[in-house]
Amino acid sequence: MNEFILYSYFRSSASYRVRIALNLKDIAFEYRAIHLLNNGGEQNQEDYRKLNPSGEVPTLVHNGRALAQSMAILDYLDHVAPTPRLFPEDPYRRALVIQACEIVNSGVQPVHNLKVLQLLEERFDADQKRKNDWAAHWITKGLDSLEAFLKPHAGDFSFGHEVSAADCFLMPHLVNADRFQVSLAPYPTLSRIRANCEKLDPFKRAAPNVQPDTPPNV
Ligand SMILES: N[C@@H](CCC(=O)N[C@@H](CS)C(=O)NCC(=O)O)C(=O)O
Repeated sequence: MNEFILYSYFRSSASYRVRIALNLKDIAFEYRAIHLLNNGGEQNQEDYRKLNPSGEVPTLVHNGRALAQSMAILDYLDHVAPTPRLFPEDPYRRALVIQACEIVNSGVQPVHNLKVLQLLEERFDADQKRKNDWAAHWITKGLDSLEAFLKPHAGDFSFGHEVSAADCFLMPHLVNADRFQVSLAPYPTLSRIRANCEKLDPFKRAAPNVQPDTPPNV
């Protein structure tokens, strides 16, 4: 048995990271949609929280065993399906790739996550415009850091000419920038990497606009 199930939401950037990784490794998986808004958010339902106590997507189930947190999932995938590698073997290069991932993963994504934007509205009366400004602010901070950090390392991709976990984290961040109308014009390195990622089938198939739960008007 080698069965992979991905609990995902089309627009979730963290799910998008894992979709790219699964596709890069050519791992077939069953897609189970978790709607983050319907019914108070399906991620908050009791049955789902048994799989993922944080009430977030993605969750990957491999042969009946659940795993959450996209960074942990990518690391796991590198062990169970080592080709192509997402994290380099060399300790320093591996740490640099993780550094890039963490700029997104712990640096900026958590502060503009859905539950944060919802709290801004519920407790602090933020309207849609203020919520968008908030998200755009943090997305821009992430872009500034990534452009400066990746510039000396990047080739076609974040690190040289091979795709790595850094690209799996970067691409969804750039698509989030589009969503919150943050221009990528000031970020030539990131724009070049994006153009190269977008040419690759694993990235194309992982995109939010082509998922099983993508609404028809997106
Ligand atoms: N660090 C987590 C982040 C997961 C996360 O924030 N997921 C978001 C969607 S991108 C979510 O499920 N949010 C649900 C909510 O805010 O209620 C990961 O990398 O998996």
